Amino acid sequence: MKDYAMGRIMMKQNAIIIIMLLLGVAILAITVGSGYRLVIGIETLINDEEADSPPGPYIPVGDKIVWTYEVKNVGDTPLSNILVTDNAPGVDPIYRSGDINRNGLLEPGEIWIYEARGVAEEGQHENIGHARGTESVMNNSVGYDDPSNYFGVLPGRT
Ligand SMILES: [Ca+2]
Ligand SMILES: [Ca+2]
Repeated sequence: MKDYAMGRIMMKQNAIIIIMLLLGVAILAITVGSGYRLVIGIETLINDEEADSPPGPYIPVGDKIVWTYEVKNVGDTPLSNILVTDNAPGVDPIYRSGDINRNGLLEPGEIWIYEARGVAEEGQHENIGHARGTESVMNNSVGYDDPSNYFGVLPGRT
């Protein structure tokens, strides 16, 4: 009778251990599965500077600015429907080059260059370039951001 009870307790403990192990595996699987897997990358440059944090370059008000957006596939499958935007009104990135095999897909190893032009305005400004695409395995939409900063200075106030 006592052995039987012990057996029951042992089985119960084993069952709890197995359940806990399964839970652990499930949590791990969920963490890995939903974990942020970076597949698209972008670097936003202002006049060839990364300028990720303020103030960035000091540019005289009225001077021309060139923003460059380097978009790359950092995953291992092609990306389609690539869209590059800038959060600043009136700053519209335009595709320049990078689709080496001209198939409209951003493949691993390709870096697509987009460009926008504008004129420096007074004070501290931040442009956040956003790259978006569709990955080909799960058909998920993927995106990434990168900022550039500049400070527009009035003549005589440097
Ligand atoms: Ca940047
Ligand atoms: Ca391509």
